[in-house]
Amino acid sequence: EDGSKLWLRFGIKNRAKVICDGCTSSPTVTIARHELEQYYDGKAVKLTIDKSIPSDGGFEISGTRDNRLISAGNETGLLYGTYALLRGDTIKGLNRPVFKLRILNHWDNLDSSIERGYAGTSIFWNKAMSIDTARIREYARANASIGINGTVLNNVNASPKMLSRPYLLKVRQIADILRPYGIRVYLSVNFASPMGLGGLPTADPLNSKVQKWWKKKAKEIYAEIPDFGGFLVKANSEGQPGPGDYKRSHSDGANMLADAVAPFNGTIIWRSFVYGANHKGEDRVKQAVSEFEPCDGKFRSNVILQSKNGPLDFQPREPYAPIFDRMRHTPQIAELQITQEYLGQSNHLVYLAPMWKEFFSFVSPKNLAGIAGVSNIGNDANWCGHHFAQANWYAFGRLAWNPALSSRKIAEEWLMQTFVADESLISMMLRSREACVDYMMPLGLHHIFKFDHHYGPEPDGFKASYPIEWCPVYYHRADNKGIGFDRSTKGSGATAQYREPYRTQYDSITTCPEEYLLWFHHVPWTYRTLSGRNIIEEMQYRYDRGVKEVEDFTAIWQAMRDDIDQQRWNEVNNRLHIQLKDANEWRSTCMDYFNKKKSGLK
Ligand code: BDP
Repeated sequence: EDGSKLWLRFGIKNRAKVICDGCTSSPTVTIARHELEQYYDGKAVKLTIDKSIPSDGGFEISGTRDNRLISAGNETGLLYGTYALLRGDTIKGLNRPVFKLRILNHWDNLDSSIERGYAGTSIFWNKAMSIDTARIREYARANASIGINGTVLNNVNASPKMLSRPYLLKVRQIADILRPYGIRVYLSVNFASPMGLGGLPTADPLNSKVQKWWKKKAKEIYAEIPDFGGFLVKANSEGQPGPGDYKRSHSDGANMLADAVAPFNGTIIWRSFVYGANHKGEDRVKQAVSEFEPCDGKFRSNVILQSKNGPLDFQPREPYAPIFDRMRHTPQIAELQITQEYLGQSNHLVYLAPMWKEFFSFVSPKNLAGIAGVSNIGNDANWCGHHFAQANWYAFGRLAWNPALSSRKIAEEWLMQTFVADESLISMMLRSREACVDYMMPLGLHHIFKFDHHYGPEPDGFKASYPIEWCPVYYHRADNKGIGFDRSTKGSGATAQYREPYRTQYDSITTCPEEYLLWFHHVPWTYRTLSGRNIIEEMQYRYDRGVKEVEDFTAIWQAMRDDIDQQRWNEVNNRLHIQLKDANEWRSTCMDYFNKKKSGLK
């Protein structure tokens, strides 16, 4: 019981007879058939391609247990229907994905390390350039079971080597394994690859040699991988090269790449996570809009902009990123972080579905071209480090399919397939994200993490040699008068980037929701919250509440001891105790520090 089977812990039944109507014996259908023959607990299943159903992966399940029918517009839909049936999901009527693009982003480096990875080394890359085909097949299977249909195989901080011949041949091998599971492969590219790899003196997007280099490279890739998805690009951000190095705009850079992949129906996914370069001194949370709004309408039709859910950086709680309000002509993908860089990494049990649902309550899925999740997968036996971190991979896929599913429903589904759908475990999962916000940074506090691993607290963090946007003191602005970042129109003006009613609501200290209070306002210590407590009392109250919640989680887990296998019980138990210790450390470090600030001590 090491967790390696994820949520695919089906028992072998060998009962079902499976026939296929109107389908070929393609690899995809063979997988579906094989899964059903082994694991379906009923007598017969018929798979049918029905051309009246859209071929977007949608499917319909009908019939009775011993006489099932799965119909879909294409073979991937049959596979999705198969996994739905195996998990007991036999909802009537057509079941279609809401997001067209449901993509994992792996921040995997070619040396096998993973940026912000907490579950071992890369499943794709290592120095020997060997590939564990069985593991990659299991990866594909797990993704197909929750409807994920794309994957970016390498870190956004990309090495030019990624596009070299030996690596492209590996990419082909991986793509061949993933294809029957309905998963397309994408790569992150280094914008200066024509220099680093091609030996050109420049990567200027308007230079014809550079353009030719990318066109040739695209042709080479598509010759190996005809259904290659395209490139993901982090440009002019945190030291990465980009069009700005040549005084060109993001649209100049993205369009040059878009033209290179257009003949093959490829897509360019361009990230908006930029700060520092062109807008020095401006509030960091405003910079994406400042930088990209002028490019709106200038991108080729095969360019998509990818933005993080919040305007800063995957904090335990952020208001939504206003760039989703501001780009009128550019399709956008929301980037969510499944790996818990800022949420206790693989030690803390934090179920992220409620956080993502919160985002969708502000940014309508209707307005998004897709969704991307920064993966938490590695070579650890249980794939994700913490057994409960598997739930976040699972929840990402389920929400990518249908963002209207409730956090509770997904937790219940996942628990049923992995542990046991006990009410106390569901409740623990549902409360865990709010608990994390409380014990780390309540009331809209943000980025008071230790440099640069982002695990523990460092509210006093400041180093003159670092960019100011990496320093906690820049974000909380506590002094003897008050605390918080004034982003109202009297301060940095970030509230003005929001659509109504949020613009007005966030701008005033009295209407700003308390969970965002110190995000948008510098609040005097004498200020009283809705509860009647002053701000430092309210902070204390919330830090206490967070710690208490984790105490309660340890008790819930203790009570489940007899219902769960020993290995997984122990492993989760150990981590819950680390989480409790950490929560206490967060509370004492932060409260000590802010109390000192309040009394004017250094
Ligand atoms: C931050 C991470 C950093 C990533 C960066 C990004 O700390 O490792 O490279 O985001 O998204 O959250 O590009």
